[in-house]
Amino acid sequence: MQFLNLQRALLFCFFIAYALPVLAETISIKEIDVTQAHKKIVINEFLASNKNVVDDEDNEASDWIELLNLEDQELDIGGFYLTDNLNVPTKWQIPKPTIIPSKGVVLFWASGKNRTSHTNFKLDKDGEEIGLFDESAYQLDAIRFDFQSTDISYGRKANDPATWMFFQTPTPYQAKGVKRDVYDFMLFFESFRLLPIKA
Ligand SMILES: [Ca+2]
Ligand SMILES: [Ca+2]
Repeated sequence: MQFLNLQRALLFCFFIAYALPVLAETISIKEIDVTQAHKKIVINEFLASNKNVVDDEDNEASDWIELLNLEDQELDIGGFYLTDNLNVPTKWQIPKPTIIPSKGVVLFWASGKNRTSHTNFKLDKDGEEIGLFDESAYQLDAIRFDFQSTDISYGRKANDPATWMFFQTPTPYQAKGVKRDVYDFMLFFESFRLLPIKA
């Protein structure tokens, strides 16, 4: 009996000393893989009620969505998807190729015109959602928004990008000098919050 108790105690010590750290390391490696397996592209800013900020090539004040590339290299996001309905992730496919420079932005018109750089949907100023999905329909980023004022955009704060704020002076085509380390921190936690949504 005494011997059995000793054996159990030794097994317990072995578990604490060896098995637990290995287990913990396995879990942490898995979590890092989940984060790094997907490209760091985020919805950076959007304007759901454009009147005087910027015109598209038809001289029309279409609404727009700005995406930001957080990777250290340029990325081709051709084949990714934008949607205004998270239940329909593959609503509009970004044309191939669409290259975004490292830490640079690309702008899509949410005009409903459905052609190069124009999505097949518009944004509702009374509130809606925007989703960005990769070619496998994995959710990279998403935002649900409430009522939006005309010519005031909604976007990530430059020095605190986990925080969304209104911009009296929208900055289409400008990344606003983001800080990489803050984004890495934010995206690590977003990888747990934002689960992939399949069509
Ligand atoms: Ca819409
Ligand atoms: Ca901007």
